[in-house]
Amino acid sequence: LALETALRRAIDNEELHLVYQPQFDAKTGEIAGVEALLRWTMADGKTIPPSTFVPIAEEMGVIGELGRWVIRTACKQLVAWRQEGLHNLRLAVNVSVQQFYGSMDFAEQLRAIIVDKGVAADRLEIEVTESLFMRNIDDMRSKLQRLRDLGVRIALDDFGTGFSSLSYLRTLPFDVIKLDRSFVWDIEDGPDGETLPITIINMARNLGKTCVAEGVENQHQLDVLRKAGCDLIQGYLLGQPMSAESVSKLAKENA
Ligand code: G
Ligand code: G
Ligand code: MN
Ligand code: NA
Repeated sequence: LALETALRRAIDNEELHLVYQPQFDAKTGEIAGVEALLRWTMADGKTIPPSTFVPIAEEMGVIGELGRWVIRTACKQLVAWRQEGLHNLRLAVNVSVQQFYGSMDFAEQLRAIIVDKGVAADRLEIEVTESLFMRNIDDMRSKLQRLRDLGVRIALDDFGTGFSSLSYLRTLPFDVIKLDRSFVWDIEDGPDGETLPITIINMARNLGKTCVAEGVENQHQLDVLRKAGCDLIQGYLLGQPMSAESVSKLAKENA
């Protein structure tokens, strides 16, 4: 309950902020985009991870409000980067199940923000997880399609950890598959551990999807993923979550 009160205050007092973790083109090594990640730093400097407070926000029924703040803030930043000349940079935003299926129409909210901020929709990516699949699939498909119709891309986050039937990969309008970090870490186990990540990357490519590997922490993982044809690399090896200014610097050095 104390955390609930604190979260309500945090939303009001702007104790929340976004950091951005770069995603690099596996072939060229250039920064291709970023994932926005929510951070909560309390007045006393203590930080609380989203894995703790996002579920609380969902229980409190404020995830809609919080999620809109995240998308508005991220979109403002995307426009700012564009004005700095970073036209190609993509921005991915995480959306929780409750936000996606919330009482306010999510696609309509997103459309309004895109128009209001003047965002290039094709640079924006929405990350959803397989937990979305627990509801009615036809309803989910039409909701995803409406997002797609806005021109944004849709990424399936943490792929392989949830409940998805493989056939959904083909029939739902995903543009991007994010290979869950547990598969990336399995690469340490040698040829046996490499089988699944390599197979998932191949499947994603054969379905015409972009494949992103998350949680890449060492050179060996990177080498294996590159060789397998993974498109984008995200992880501490190449870039931590960072400030918007640091992203600008990195992207300009890169160019
Ligand atoms: O950044 P970190 O590793 O602490 O993220 C932990 C979890 O919180 C991840 O599953 C991530 O997807 C989620 N998360 C981070 N930012 C957001 C956000 O803005 N909205 C939602 N719904 N989840 C987020
Ligand atoms: O579930 P999702 O993919 O949205 O979670 C993203 C989270 O993963 C971020 O909070 C980020 O801090 C974390 N993360 C990003 N790269 C790495 C990494 O290389 N190793 C680990 N352990 N966590 C990472
Ligand atoms: Mn994510
Ligand atoms: Na993930």
